[in-house]
Amino acid sequence: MKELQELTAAVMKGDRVNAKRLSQVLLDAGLKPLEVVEKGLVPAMATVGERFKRNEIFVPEMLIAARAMKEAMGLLEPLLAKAGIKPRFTAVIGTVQGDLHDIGKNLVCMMLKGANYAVIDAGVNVTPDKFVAAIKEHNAQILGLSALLTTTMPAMKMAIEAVRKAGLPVKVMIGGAPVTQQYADEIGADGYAADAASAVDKANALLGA
Ligand code: B1M
Repeated sequence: MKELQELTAAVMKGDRVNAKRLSQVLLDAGLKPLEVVEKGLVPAMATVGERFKRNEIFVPEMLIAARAMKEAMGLLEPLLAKAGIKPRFTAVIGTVQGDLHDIGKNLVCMMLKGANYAVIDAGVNVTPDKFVAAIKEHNAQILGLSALLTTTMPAMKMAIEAVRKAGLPVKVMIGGAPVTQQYADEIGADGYAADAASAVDKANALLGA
């Protein structure tokens, strides 16, 4: 269906008006809301993520693509909920205690939403207790921790310790400019991702998706 490709192209370009319009056209043509998400929107964000990883596009392009996806999802989400369709996985994502940087964390949230995850954005300056409470409340399968300051990296370790102590069977992924795979190994994280697109690959790998 040519409108599916047009929808994918509209999201990639960040054209939110057409992203919403084409989603409606596809629904009117008889496609199920989930098909519009999986065949139109998800491929768009996957391509955007790949291009970002290859440095072919940068943060602003990614943000406007995510905004177009969000516009279309505004139309589709109520229909998905009505049909009882839920994303397969739930992720709690937050910037750790003491750290107020949220631009990278927000990109990770957007990319995961683009990959059809339910994302609970725990915000910034999140204490270990709040992470534990959010995981329990939303029955999340994955916890994403972001830190931008070398001084707040130890708060990642504290969050992981709290989650393990609470006995939650959640996979923990960490990221942020000063964070490395070596640090992830050191503090017992299950995974590390260098950028928002890789965060989706890592989450999928950790959950066997
Ligand atoms: Co701050 N800041 N800042 N800052 N700031 C940095 C991080 C810094 C490197 C600047 C510098 O000195 N060159 C430096 C840290 C030095 C260090 O610790 N080594 C710094 C500092 C020192 C500070 C303050 C202490 C400054 C002060 O007050 N003296 C202060 C701390 C406040 C606090 O948090 N308690 C502070 C404050 C701020 C602002 C509030 C002004 C603002 C934040 C606004 C906001 O986020 N809403 C700010 C900003 C904007 C920056 C810089 C300029 C940009 C950060 C950013 O958003 N990058 C930054 C310098 C720089 O990086 N050039 C700097 C873009 C973003 C898309 O990248 O967040 O790395 P990033 O996310 C990437 C990946 O890292 C990854 O994916 C993203 C997309 O690819 N990723 C994940 C991130 N989280 C992930 C999680 C994952 C997986 C991947 O899994 C869960």
